[in-house]
Amino acid sequence: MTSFPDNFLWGASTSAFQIEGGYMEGGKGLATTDMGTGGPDVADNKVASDHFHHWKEDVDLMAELGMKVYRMGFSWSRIMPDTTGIPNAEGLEFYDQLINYLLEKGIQPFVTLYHFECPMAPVEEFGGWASRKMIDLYLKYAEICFKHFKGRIKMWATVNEQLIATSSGRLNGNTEKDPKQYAKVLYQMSYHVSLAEHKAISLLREIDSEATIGPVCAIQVIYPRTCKPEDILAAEYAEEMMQYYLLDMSVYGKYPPYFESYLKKHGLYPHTEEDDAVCLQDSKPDFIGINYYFSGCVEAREDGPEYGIFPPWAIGDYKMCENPHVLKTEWMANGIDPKGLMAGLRKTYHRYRLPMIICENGMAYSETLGEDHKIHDTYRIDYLTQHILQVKEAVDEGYPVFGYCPWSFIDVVSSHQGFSKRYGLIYIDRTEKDVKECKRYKKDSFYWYQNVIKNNGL
Ligand code: BGP
Repeated sequence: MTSFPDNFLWGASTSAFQIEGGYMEGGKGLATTDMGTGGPDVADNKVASDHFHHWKEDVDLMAELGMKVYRMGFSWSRIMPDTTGIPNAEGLEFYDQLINYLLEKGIQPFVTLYHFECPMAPVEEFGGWASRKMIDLYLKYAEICFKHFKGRIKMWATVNEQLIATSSGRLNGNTEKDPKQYAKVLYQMSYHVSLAEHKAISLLREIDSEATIGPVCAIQVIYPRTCKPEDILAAEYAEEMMQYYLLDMSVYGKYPPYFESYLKKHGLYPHTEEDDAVCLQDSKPDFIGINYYFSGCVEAREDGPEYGIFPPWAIGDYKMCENPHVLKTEWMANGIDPKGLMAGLRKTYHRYRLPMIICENGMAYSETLGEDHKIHDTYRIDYLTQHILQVKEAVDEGYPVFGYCPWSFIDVVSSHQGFSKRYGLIYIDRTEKDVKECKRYKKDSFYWYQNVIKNNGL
């Protein structure tokens, strides 16, 4: 029996565009994520898990699970459908009901403001994050949320996985065709996101000094393929190009030297303005949200950068490669590596000295409901057990991890691979194309996790 600290926040995660559905209902504006989530053969997010119509039932299920915190997202385009800065009353009303009911059930809402879903209006009007105008719009949206939910929402996340949010043109509207120019826009967007994040943190301090806020980072635990010194350095470069440049900006308001010199050397450094440095260094997050699914492996790159490859952020003095030591499955193509979580928590804490909460960690699997209406997901129970054990070890060693939220509370539509890729503790009865009634069925992992929470440990 491994017991966690008494106030440990057990929860579960979702994001707005992946769970809600309610496409264009209740005054919602269009978002990039409404344009499809991965091609013609897979589910889009128009219905998703139909949480928009099942929210009450879902909160009842969260209460039954025993969740202490619900890591969720607001849909920016539901709250602010256009660029006028005027909120959509119906959108706020939807979240009022949801937040109030969560609080009534004793579940703390932990809300991400920006989780991949970019409103289309600013993308069409001025190119979204490519323009500084987006900073003001995000700030207006944040201000509306901070004021409206003051006293009810005490934990906010600024941005989910800035790495992906700024790399995926499908999510942010970067339509540059030339691969190098695409990368230039990517880093300009990312710089604007960092400015917006700092301004939002400062704004929250003014509006609600009791609330806390932090970024959510997809931590990159990168191993060198061999012990060749070149590979060891390549792994360090990779972590800097995929993680530290983002978190260094969030926490210290500066880019790390290698990243900065790399961008300058290749003509990718963003346009900055005089007062930016003050704004970037004026605020600091309260915590770091950690998303972790798998680790990565690299080797040294001897040739120059290669643009236009996937993932698009994989430019730098390294090449991604296979790690033969981790177990790969259908949907976990990079392999399963619980120890990587421990490595990531250690490195993140050593560099930033901030408390951490696991915002996402989970196991994807293709599942179909049996005749008994059950899903015996032992693979997921095993995955989560192994990762929770690493969190426990970190906590025991003194690392300040104050919560754990597996991805995902219920099955949701994947960010880019439809509905067959399921992570939920609860099964949603729908297929890629047939949404049926989206009935909820508890998987074996639901009951298992319910016990974990009840026992405050494994
Ligand atoms: C993270 C995102 C989540 C979720 C998760 C699972 O990167 O923050 O929103 O999508 O990954 O990934 P996928 O949906 O690609 O399977």
